[in-house]
Amino acid sequence: MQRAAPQDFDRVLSSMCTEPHPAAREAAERFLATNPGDPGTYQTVARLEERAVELLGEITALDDPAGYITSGGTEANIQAVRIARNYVDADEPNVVVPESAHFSFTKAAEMLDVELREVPTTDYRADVAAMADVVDANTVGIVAVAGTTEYGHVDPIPALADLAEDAGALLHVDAAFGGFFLPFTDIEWNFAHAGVDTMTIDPHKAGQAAVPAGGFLARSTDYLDELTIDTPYLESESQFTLTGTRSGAGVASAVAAMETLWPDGYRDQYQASMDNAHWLADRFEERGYDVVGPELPLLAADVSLELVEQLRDRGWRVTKTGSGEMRVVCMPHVTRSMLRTFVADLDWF
Ligand code: 0PR
Repeated sequence: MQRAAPQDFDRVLSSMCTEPHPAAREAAERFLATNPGDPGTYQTVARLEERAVELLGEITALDDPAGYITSGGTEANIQAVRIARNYVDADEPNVVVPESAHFSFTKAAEMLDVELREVPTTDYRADVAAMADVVDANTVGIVAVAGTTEYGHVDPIPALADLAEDAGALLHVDAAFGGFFLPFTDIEWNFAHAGVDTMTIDPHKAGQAAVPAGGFLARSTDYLDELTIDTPYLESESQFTLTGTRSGAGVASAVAAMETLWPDGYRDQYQASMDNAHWLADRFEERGYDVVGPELPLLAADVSLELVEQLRDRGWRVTKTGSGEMRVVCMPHVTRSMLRTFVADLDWF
């Protein structure tokens, strides 16, 4: 039987995953048989995970960061909702999110028996006044998105932090996508800019680590205590992660990627990806399409469904937003020459 090969990335415009940095790939391979879920036995990878959290703290301007490397943004968002539910007293807890929030919050709400209050956005961003209208005494958490999945927009995080504080609720920032781009912008999004309590920031997206390596950060270990359960037969006594056995490859690759790329490599990548996104936006606009973005390296254009299908038939991996625009994510594997080929195909139809 022929050996299966993964897809190559040369027509992938749909994915927030990307080619891992060579150092991340090498580290992942070395740590394949390690389990940071058992730090007593796998001590080296456990120390690497502490280093990963320290580096994520630098990237997000958090002194003494608490947190861990998750299986992805979904797990980190679930943990954030779980902390808010357990930390804040409420009879019937609810979490208020902009409708642009990732569907992982729907999973979290269902599993944790928390009501999810989804509030329409204005100009692709959280509408603070509209969110304030649905906040009540049972609100335990408010979510802000720093780089939305569909449009790459960033919510007004300081204003949402104030809203959370007034409500006695926690503020969670979902920077799963944006976290490795935002340090190079003047947007206010991090722990120093506002009263952010918890954050999702994924090395396996723009951090250029191998999958799986999500990131969860908390301002204080008190928040992690809300998640802690006893682990009587392990050398360690308790665990705050959602999963048990975890990927040491993900942890090691996240550290390798961040040590190699933070900050200069990520800055260069941000600039290259933004340049590409602007270049593509200009090409769409020249052709008469309406474009949303790019605020981060992600844009949406009102290309017809028929054209999207034709591009897919030519091998392009592109996705549609909920409102029907074509969405292009300019991840590190997306180069200018790849985009030129894409535009040539766009013109061919
Ligand atoms: N938060 C935000 C803002 C996200 O965009 C995503 C994923 C998540 C959380 C969840 O992260 P995990 O998928 O790591 O659990 N958004 C990506 C997207 O919809 C997921 C993805 C990634 C989809 C790679 C396709 C793909 O090839 O684009």
